[in-house]
Amino acid sequence: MNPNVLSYKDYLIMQKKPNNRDSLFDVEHIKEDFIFNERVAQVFDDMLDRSVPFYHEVILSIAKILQSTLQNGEHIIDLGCATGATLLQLSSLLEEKDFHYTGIDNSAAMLDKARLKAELFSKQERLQFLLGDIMNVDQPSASAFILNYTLQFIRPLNREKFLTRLFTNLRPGGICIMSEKIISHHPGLNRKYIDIYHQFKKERGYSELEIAKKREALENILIPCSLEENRAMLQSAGFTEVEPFFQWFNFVSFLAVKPLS
Ligand code: GEK
Repeated sequence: MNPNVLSYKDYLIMQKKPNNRDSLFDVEHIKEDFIFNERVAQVFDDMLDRSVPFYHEVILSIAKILQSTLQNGEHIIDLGCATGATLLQLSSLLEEKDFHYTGIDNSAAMLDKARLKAELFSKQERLQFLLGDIMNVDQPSASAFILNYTLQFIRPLNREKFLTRLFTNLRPGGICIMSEKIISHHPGLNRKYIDIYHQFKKERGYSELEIAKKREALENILIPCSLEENRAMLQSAGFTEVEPFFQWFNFVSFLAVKPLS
């Protein structure tokens, strides 16, 4: 590794600076819905680190899937790429592979941060970031779509149509990797999983008030489906092999494969 290039571990340590710490809901502020603006982009990497269980392990698993599925020269597209954390890590983990990476997001603030990080890691040649609505994605012959924690922000009524669009864009044998927060239709289990998740956040330094306020701000904005509903949507879109490769209580990651013919 080039010693002049920052490692991701060093970057995460830099993120621990107070102004990069997610304290968005640690203040008395006017009740407002959650939006992906500059304030969120500034602290987003810390938010992911402390709010998404096994975020890095999921990326390590995705790297293994891509390594064993794609050929050199193929194109990986991250939809709802936010600050580019997934693509940056994948491009480092898969340095020996000549993959092309595109991230798409409709938040300019998130993409500003993604581009800055790509420069910081000297990855600007490999990664491109595009501002746009993923509902209109037009990337024919894509080899892999990554949709991590993003479908949950798309209106439920539009989700199946959107997944069908991804399926149509993919080359035969192409894959869709999708991670989501989920609900359980068993009320007792659902409650238990939410409690365990809130405990996870408390252990990472969020107060009960911050957790409650964030939950309120995301109400009607982040709308999770169950594991079964997500699987059924991927299957209805045309994916034949659909399997979860990771689950931690109310978080799941799927691998969905488009058949060869
Ligand atoms: C990660 N995947 O690091 N078009 C484009 N972008 C959108 C749209 C849309 N219609 N709707 C939402 N977004 C990332 C994390 S965050 C998840 C993804 C979270 C974008 C939105 O701007 C945000 O950057 C991202 O989807 C969701 O693994 O904040 O919980």
